[in-house]
Amino acid sequence: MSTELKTGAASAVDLPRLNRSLRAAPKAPVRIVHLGLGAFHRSHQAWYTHQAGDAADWGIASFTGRRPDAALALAEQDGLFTVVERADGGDSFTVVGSIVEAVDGADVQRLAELVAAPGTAVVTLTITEAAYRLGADGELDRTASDVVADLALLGSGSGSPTTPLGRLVFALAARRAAGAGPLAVVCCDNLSHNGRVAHNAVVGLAGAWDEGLAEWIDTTISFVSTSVDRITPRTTEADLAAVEAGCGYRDSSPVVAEPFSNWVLSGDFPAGRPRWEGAGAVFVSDIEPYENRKLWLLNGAHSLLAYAGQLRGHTTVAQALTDPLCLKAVEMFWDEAEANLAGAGGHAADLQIPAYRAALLARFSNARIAHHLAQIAMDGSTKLRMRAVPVLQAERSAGRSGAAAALMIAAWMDYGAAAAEFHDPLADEVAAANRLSGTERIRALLGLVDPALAGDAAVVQLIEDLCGTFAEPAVSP
Ligand code: CS2
Repeated sequence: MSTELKTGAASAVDLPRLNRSLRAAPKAPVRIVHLGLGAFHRSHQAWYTHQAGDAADWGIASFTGRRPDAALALAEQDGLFTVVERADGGDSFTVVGSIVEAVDGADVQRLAELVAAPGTAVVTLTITEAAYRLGADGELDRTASDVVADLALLGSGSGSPTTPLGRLVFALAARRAAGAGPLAVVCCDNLSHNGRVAHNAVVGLAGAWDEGLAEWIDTTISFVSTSVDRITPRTTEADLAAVEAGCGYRDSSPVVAEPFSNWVLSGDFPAGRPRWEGAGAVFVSDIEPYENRKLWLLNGAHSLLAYAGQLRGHTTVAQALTDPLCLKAVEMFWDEAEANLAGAGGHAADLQIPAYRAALLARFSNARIAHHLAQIAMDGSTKLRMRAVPVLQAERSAGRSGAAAALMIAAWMDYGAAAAEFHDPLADEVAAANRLSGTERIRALLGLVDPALAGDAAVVQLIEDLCGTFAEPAVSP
């Protein structure tokens, strides 16, 4: 196994911990505020910013979501952390210095202060698909309990909002009050039209609190759409040990990712941005074909493997892909997705789908990346709306069955009935639907994902027939 340190920091070898002496240059000023300080943010946006040619001008203040832990751990090492690029042939290590401030997300005053600062030009988001609180109709669900609670807090001024969107709206109100002008909000969550979704969710929430603020956001703030890609499993104790062995220091917050990364962006940056293209990011005028290619082919296959794979007794993506039944399901789903990616926009964008599929197989098969299916399985009701439903709808509009996309939904239903732990914003509704039986149960579950599809008796029947496909375990328990 090859081990390569890319920091130019060979002196690190004697250091007991990753610390500020590893900073190659003085800290950059905060010009980016991030919500969602997790592993993916660190392996992606922070990594791109670190590699951009003008990294010295662009520091990130990164806020956690529900818990302060990641911010506390990172602050202890001055925001520095190691990105471990894990290839089939070995690891390489990069110390990333772009996060100059790591903050507990509950510190909403600090968030407001930084978002209101004139130097802040960009707000990036990795708050998870489910956090946009979209209903099955694609609009902000104003009845969701945490949305209701945040609106009450915002309205009464009696406390700080607790959801990422509530916090962002609060901070944008501070920017408006400070007269600090426009900035770009860059959504980095795996959603179709994610810039539009972020816009609708933020403006929707703001409007339910203060119409004037909603109008100001609508006319002043730019919402940039992006397609983000880098497989980044949760960090484990073994990863900490690998960094210690490879680099000679102890890092409490390394992140392990595949060598591949991709970032496609579309939209305006009225107050400027880092030269992310220097690190390989691509700016396009029409993002939809890229977005669909990634959401359907990569994320769609991931969700299919997450449910089918676990039903068959597998734990990781790489393991599930060695199972012929799972692989066949993925290939069939890719065929359906591909047939609907090659429209006018997709053709013009030259999506190179055969090469993309081949690359995905290689990426998924990287057995050194232990990407746990249970992690991908979370929040399925939201994810399937982006990953399975559009392909199923497109197939049916073309007069075909959409059986492979329907199989993903059937596998989710089977998994939901069998899983010991089921994380989903609609977990209670799923449990209630699971108390029904037969066709009624299938219709109720499908209604949580897409009410229109649930009204189509042929689709309900198709899914019912496909349930049980992965019932037979591939491996003995
Ligand atoms: C995965 C993604 O957990 C999931 O739902 O499909 O996190 C996936 O690994 C990333 O989008 C890869 O870029």
